[in-house]
Amino acid sequence: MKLRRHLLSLLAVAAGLGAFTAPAVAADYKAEYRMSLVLGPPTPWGQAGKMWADMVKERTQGRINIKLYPGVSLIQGDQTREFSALRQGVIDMAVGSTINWSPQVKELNLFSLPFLMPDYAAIDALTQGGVGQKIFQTLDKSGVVPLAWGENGFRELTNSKRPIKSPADLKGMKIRVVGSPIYSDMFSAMGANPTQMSWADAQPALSSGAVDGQENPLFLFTVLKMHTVGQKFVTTWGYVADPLIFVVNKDIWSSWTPADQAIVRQAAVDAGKAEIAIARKGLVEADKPVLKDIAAMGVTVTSLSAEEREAFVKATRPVYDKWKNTVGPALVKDAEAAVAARKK
Ligand code: X2X
Repeated sequence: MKLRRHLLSLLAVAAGLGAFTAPAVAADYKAEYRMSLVLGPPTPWGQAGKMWADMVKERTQGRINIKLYPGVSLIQGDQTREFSALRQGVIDMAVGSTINWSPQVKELNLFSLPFLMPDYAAIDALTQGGVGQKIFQTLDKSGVVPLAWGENGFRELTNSKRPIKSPADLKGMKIRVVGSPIYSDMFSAMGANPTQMSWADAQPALSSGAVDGQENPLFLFTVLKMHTVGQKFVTTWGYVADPLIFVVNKDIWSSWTPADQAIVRQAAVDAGKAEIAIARKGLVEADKPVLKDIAAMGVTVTSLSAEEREAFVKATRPVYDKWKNTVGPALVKDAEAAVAARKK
């Protein structure tokens, strides 16, 4: 005990000396900050985190060091708890999907409203305009500091059974869905049999055939070689797209000097911009090389005609109407107007 007290007083003296000799900024800084991500660096999402961390380290001359925790490992893979953990300080910062934070921040379900965003210009019209600003105000009120947008991407449907061209083709199919309940509602409305599970649980479920299909951006299909776990059919229907958001815990944010805050914010903006380009690569070009790559894996890629797509729009419309109230009718109205006015 005596020794411990002695050590503590030595530490107090050292800290006191530090206040005079070291720049005041260093006092509250942690040796390392914890950044949460669902997907790691081989994916655009993981690269978003890595680019952000690297830029911050370089631009702060190492004052702010960030370690990546992909697989939401700080919360044992339970991605729907990420937002609460951020607020509580279990996580210092994150690049997170709007889907995973939707259970806590209802407005984020906006991006999951089926067929709200028909193309990339529509995503940009929301995130880069007034709607995006409103969402950031909401996040700020919800207890985190939002800094920039990134992109997970349009979520396309894959399965092991058959080509899907109509809701009837989905009938009874066991589809893994993410943790926000709007997804269960959508897949039920289309006649499928949705099973909600984390991404950590989804991978073994796909491998074992416990589920028939899933929906995610196509880069994940290629990175994980999903055809090797029986996913032989892809339908590009672009029903929803999830943006990513760069955020920092409020206490951590206020522990940084204004100059460092500006650096962290600008780095998030730069990393977000670069990542969005990576996420869209191969999908925005006229010949869509990503689809060719996937077809070359022996996968049947089904693109929907306008009429075929419309059948899915119709089937999910009651879900859109129901969730409009949860998101907030005014925000949905603004979003619809922004999408309608987008530059194509
Ligand atoms: O769980 C998913 O499907 C993923 C990886 O896309 C998200 O975290 C939303």
